[in-house]
Amino acid sequence: MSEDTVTTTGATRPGSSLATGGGALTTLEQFIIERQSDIPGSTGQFSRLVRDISLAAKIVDRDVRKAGLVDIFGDSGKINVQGEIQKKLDVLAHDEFVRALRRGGEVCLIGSEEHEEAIPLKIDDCQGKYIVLFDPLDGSSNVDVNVSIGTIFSIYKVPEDHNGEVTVEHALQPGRNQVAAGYVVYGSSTMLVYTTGKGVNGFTLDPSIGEFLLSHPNIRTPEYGKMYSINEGNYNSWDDGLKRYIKWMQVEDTNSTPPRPYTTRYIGSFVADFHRNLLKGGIYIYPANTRNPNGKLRLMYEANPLAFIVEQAGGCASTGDSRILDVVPHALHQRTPIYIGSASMVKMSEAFLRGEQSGSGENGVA
Ligand code: AFP
Repeated sequence: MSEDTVTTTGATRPGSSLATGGGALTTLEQFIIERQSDIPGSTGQFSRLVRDISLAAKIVDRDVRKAGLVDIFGDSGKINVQGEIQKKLDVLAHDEFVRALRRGGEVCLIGSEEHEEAIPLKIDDCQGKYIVLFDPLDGSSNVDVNVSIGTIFSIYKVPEDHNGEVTVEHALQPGRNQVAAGYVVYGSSTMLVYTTGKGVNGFTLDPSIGEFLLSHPNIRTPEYGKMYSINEGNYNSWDDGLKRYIKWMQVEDTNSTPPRPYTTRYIGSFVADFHRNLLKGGIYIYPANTRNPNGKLRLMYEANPLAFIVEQAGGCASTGDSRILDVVPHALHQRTPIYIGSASMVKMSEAFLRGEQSGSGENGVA
């Protein structure tokens, strides 16, 4: 077996990556089937559901790769529930995911960032056990300029005590109830990363065979990172604790772990910023500010799924004062402030927000 071989059981040697020739390859489908028992009471519906999501992701990937050649750049002429202009690709991605989930039959209810109401799927009187919430195309304002974008999904079980029709109330569960969550990043390559609460695994799409292959087994995020991702243009509207935290990261201190100053990286595409920070270490922040008093990102479509993933990879996700996954939702489209990434960075940001750190001491530590 070569150094970088990925086996069909998903076991790999340290530092392994996608096997490109000779060695055994693990497809996403094989991996899901082998891990089916991770989901208590699993009957195969979950495996089919992830397969449906990956199929929709491949279709969206195909469309994203063609953007510029066919007329799918630009605005659709519609405004979504968030009051934002929908891009044509937003609408297309939403439609592809809904179609795939409807066809699959494992899902009773869908919530999409691009659709005001929850979408009930009445298939065979709803034999499906799952509720899927998703952001079909995150960062879509970057589409026209060829910057990485993504899809984020979150999977819940329909509560066992529900009576009759599954409604939006059944979807309003705290993020800690998720049975799985994942994202697809359409970047220099297309990757699907997901968790079922037993670690995080990443799969890269091999376009030549049309399969997602296990390339990043058991992803762990570094405890310390050097990168911070925040829209600094909003500086004047931030809370003082946050201003001090950002300034602290800019103070030179070669003795700190890691040495400061840190580095800003902000794409403006949450999935892409998150993915980079997950692999390399860092923090992504979208705080409350005067324009967005509850933050900008959506709890159910963006914050919860990536919070589940980051915790499974050893990191943290906070609203600034509490764990994202413990927030009890009251609306499908509600927003939340978010501080997400390497554990030490998220904890330090919370300490600044609570006023326990002011950055005013020697080398900015106090
Ligand atoms: P779009 O999907 O409208 O491009 O929004 C992207 C996003 O929700 C998230 O992906 C970005 O990190 C964040 O908004 C960028 O917001 P700012 O432009 O306010 O920095």
